[in-house]
Amino acid sequence: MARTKLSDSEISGQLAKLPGWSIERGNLHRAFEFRDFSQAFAFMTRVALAAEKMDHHPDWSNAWNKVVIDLSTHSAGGLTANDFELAGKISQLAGA
Ligand code: H2B
Repeated sequence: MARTKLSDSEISGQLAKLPGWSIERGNLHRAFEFRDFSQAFAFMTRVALAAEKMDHHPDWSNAWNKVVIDLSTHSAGGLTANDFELAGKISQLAGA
């Protein structure tokens, strides 16, 4: 049931295990900063491959060395286990 909407208390519990992430406007949110554009884009490429493998994709933006990521499950209209799983993978890929 990875795409079942989580309750507020489930979200708080999952969030506690993900340093650096917050809930912003109902999304699982984090901003990353890299040395330069190449490092930022290399990170985005790694995230894109992980997202495609999960069939679960971030809403994100990039400006030179910054990558801002918002995760939610569009089909569920909220946060699901998939969002927390992808966030964990993203943290690992960022080395943070
Ligand atoms: N990603 C996210 N974040 N939410 C979704 O609901 C979603 C997705 N749905 N990636 C997937 C693709 C769906 O559109 C395909 C058809 O499985």
